[in-house]
Amino acid sequence: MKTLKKYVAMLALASLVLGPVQALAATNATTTLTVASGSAGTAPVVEATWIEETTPTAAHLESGDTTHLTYWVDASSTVSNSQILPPLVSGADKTLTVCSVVRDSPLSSISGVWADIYYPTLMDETHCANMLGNKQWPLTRVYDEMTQVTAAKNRFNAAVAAHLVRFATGKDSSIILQEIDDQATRIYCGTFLLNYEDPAGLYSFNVRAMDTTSLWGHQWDTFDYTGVAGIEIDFANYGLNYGIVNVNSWVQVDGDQPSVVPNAWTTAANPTVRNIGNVPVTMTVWQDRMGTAHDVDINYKARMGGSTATTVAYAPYTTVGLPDVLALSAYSKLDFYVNINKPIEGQTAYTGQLVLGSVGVPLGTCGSNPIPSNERFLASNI
Ligand SMILES: [Ca+2]
Ligand SMILES: [Ca+2]
Ligand SMILES: [Ca+2]
Repeated sequence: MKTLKKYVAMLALASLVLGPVQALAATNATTTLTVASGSAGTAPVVEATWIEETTPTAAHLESGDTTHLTYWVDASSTVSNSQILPPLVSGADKTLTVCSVVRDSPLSSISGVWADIYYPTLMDETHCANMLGNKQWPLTRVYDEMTQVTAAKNRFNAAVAAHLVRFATGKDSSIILQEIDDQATRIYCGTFLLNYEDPAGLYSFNVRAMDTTSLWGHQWDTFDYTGVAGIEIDFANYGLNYGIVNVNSWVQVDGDQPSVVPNAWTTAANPTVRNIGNVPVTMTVWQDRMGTAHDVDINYKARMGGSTATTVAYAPYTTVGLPDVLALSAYSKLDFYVNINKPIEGQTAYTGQLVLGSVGVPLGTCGSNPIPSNERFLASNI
């Protein structure tokens, strides 16, 4: 009974305390502040910026230029320093690190550093030139300027050696190395993610540094998400089986694509392709003669995209293009046709090889980027 009394008493006390608080929460108040104006101080200076690839190619710092031959050379250059390849894996991200060298006097007045990252200016892309992640990516001080001078210099030197660094006017690596030695500047870095289906092209970013009196410094820079065509199919292991066919008759294997969730794999017996690169693609098709005696003994047709797509005929050993375009991260059905007009006497089973390729289609201003093709191999039989 004693314990219960205590409990009741505490409840009563609690309700007394809560009462006035609840009343205050319902009252409006005007708030004001005035940010300290830094007219007497110095603004932060963003002296250098660069992009490093964090995973999975940390050893090279940039997967698209592992020998570091492509980089900005002077103030009039529009070439990017860092070239990044897409992961070519559906759903995967690339982790990149944006770094900067920021100076202020005193260094302790630096209150924040951010990177605003912008998509390329693509004419037919919905997120054209918008901010990546719709946010300002925070950068933090990586090395204590008093106790980690050597580590800071090593990090900076590695980026300089890889030609990743873009310097502000009047700055170069020897000046900045001296400033690091003098404990007069800091390195700020932060990570961000690029998705496999983010579009290829030149991304721009603006590193902005602010001090405690609201003075700002910034530098613009770019990196290149290098365009790579890539496709994946759901019938690589299953193969393409035309079944039992009559001589001189076209037989087709229809692809499939679910209508409810169009971007999903379905059955392997019905061919489906998806785009895993960072550019739209068209496809190429190549097929051998599947063991027939002569090239003219068998013919093929194929299309991507169903009944509204263009059907393309092809002979054995001839690569042809399917003109319909597969958008970024999109799936599509593939239809294949075969006509054997002269089998070998006494032979009923035929086996061959089909080769599917992809060719990048430029997205707006990304047209000048080199777009290597990517081929997939699989077996087919009749
Ligand atoms: Ca300052
Ligand atoms: Ca480079
Ligand atoms: Ca399928």
